[in-house]
Amino acid sequence: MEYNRSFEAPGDEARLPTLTTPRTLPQMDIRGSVVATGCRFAIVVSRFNEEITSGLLSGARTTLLDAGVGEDDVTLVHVPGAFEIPVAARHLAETGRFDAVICLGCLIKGDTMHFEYIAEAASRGIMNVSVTTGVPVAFGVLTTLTEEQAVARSEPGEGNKGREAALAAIEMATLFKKLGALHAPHGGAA
Ligand code: INI
Repeated sequence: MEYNRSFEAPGDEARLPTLTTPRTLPQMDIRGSVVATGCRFAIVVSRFNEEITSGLLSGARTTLLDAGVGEDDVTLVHVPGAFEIPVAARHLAETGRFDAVICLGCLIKGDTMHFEYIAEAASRGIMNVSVTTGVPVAFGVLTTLTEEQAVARSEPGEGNKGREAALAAIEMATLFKKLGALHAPHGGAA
């Protein structure tokens, strides 16, 4: 192509800038932390498939406490089913009291379209809460084909999806605290 050929012309290399001087562009590498002491979290957990969601809740709570979050800094809200999670999450996010909201639920595919509709509503609804309020919202809602899959993801251990959602919430909450500090003069040091 025309553009490439112009660079391949003899003598063009000499006109390219030589990058022998190290670049001193300001760099920012901002990450969340695994320690969330002082952060406040809300957990919304649905009662439907409670034998599974209680496992998710246990994984999420333990993970928050292990990350240094105070017991008093965790607010727990129960809703009937996954369909009700987004509106409760929105209410909590809009209070401005929480650094992140963790949503926990369990949908197990049945023989009808019910699963699809609720899964779609819950996942979209939860994402919308996050992007419209600006508060990190973690998605810990299982959507499995079988009960065995749900059990495997709610048992204690690294595969627990409540734990995974809590880890994401911790990372995002601590990340947003750092990003918030960027608004203040000199990164909040003034
Ligand atoms: N809610 C769930 O959280 N998981 C399910 O698997 C489920 N199924 O299969 O029906 C479910 N239904 C209830 C739904 O979330 C609402 O609570 C209900 O429709 C009332 O609004």
